[in-house]
Amino acid sequence: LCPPGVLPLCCRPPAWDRATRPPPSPLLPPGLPLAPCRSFSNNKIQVELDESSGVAMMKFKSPPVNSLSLEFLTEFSISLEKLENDRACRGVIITSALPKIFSSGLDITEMCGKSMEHYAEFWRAVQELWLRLYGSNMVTVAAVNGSSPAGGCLVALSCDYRIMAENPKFSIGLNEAQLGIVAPFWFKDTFVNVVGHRTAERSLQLGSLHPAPEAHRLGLVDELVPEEKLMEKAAAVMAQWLALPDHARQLTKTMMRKAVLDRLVAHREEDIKNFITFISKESIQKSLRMYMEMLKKKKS
Ligand code: CO8
Repeated sequence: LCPPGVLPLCCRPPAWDRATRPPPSPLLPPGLPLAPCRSFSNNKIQVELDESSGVAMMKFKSPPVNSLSLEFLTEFSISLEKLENDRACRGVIITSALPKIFSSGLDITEMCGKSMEHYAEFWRAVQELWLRLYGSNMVTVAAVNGSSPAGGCLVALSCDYRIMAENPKFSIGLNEAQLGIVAPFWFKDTFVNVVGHRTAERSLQLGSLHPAPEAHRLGLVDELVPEEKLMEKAAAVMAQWLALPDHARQLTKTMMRKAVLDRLVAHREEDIKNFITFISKESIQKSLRMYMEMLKKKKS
């Protein structure tokens, strides 16, 4: 079920039950030192963990558009693993440090004109990230503060709760069909589990990118808030989810998500082979090149 080195949610020893720790401290009286805060950062992601609340803030900081390159995916997985293994951390809020973009999805240049070995390594990293995030023991809240197509949408969909900035210029969706490619079954499963079969079917076939208000109507995001209130709201939602005992919430999450996670784990190698066969077709390579050119033209 879990990536190597990570115990399945239901098999972790009681020490993992973060709810056994004392509850988060109320506001500190004047004169006392500030709540301990630990941070770590790599080239692509910055993380700050507030030990008093048990909440980490993870910010994507990979200009221009937080595209999920092999390096980004690897750093994202490592950051999640660090938090997952840290007993002080119970929840993570995922957002972007860049204005207007949450994440532009998988880095298309990683899927163009590269070797079979590279495609295999890249796709394994995409799988790994999803297994970690979708199967995380922590409460995961996506604070979507910009556009979030394809793989960016998958990141948000894999969280427990999604809050989006109320800006109709920001859109979110699995738009793979627009690029001439097909979202794999586990992207689809994750989407169906959030919005239901009919909405997912229509949206996937049309490769729709839904402006924030529409995404909210469809249930793709749980809440819309004015941009300046996004982080405050994310913190409030996190506190609400953390008020429950961890073990009950975690086991419930496992119950809801296990079948979908197991399906990829059981077919992981086959899924990598399918990806390589599909992505190396000349017709698919041509579609991706044309899409990249379209992005560049749109700019000029
Ligand atoms: N990968 C690589 N480069 C990208 C990507 C990307 N996903 N998105 C944007 N860029 C590049 C642009 O080409 C541009 O490069 P340059 O500066 O060299 O010209 C630069 O980033 C900035 O882009 P924009 O000028 O377009 O920035 P804007 O702020 O105007 O717009 C958007 C930002 C809205 C994110 C816009 O760039 C966009 O729509 N990007 C495309 C997003 C997209 O369609 N992503 C889909 C990726 S595929 C995926 O995630 C799942 C694949 C599943 C594979 C299944 C196969 C079997």
